[in-house]
Amino acid sequence: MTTNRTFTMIKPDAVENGHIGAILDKINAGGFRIVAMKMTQMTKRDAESFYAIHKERPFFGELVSFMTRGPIVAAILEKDNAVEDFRALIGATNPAEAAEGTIRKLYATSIGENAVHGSDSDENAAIEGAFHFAGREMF
Ligand code: 3AN
Repeated sequence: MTTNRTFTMIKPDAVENGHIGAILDKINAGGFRIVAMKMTQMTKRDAESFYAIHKERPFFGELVSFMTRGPIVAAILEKDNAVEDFRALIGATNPAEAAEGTIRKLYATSIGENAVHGSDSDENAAIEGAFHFAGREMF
C-alpha cells in the first residue's frame, strides 16, 4: 500500500551551517505539507535504535556520533507519492552524485554528513515518524 507521508530530519551539519530555513523553503516549494515538526537532539541510544538497520555497516559508529553531535529538525511531510518524491527532492546519498538543485547537492558536504534524511519506504516512514512524534503532535 502506498501512503502519502514521509519522515525527514534536517541533520546536525545542516543545522550547524544555518540551512534550516533554506531547506524548509525547498520542502514547501516541493509541495509538501508539514504534518509535524520539532527541533530536538538524539541521544546515543536514540540514534543506535533509529539506525539499527545499519549496525553491521563499517560507518555505523561515525553515523551515530554525527547524528548525536547537535540538534536536528525532525518532521513528517505529506504529499501524494511522498516517499519517492521526497527522495527525488533530496538527491543521492552521496552529494557528489546528487542531481543539480537537490537539497543534498546544495547543502550536503559528504556522504556521511549529507544534510537531510528521507525515509526509503512507506513502512519505514511510519516507523520513523512514530519514533519521533506522538499522535497528538501530528496535525
Ligand atoms: P539514505 O540516507 O540516502 O537513505 P542510507 O540509508 O544508505 O542512505 O544511509 C543512511 C545514512 O548513513 C546516510 N544518510 C549517511 O548519513 C550514512 N552513510 C551512508 N553511507 C555512508 C558511508 N559510506 N560513509 C559514511 N556514512 C554513510
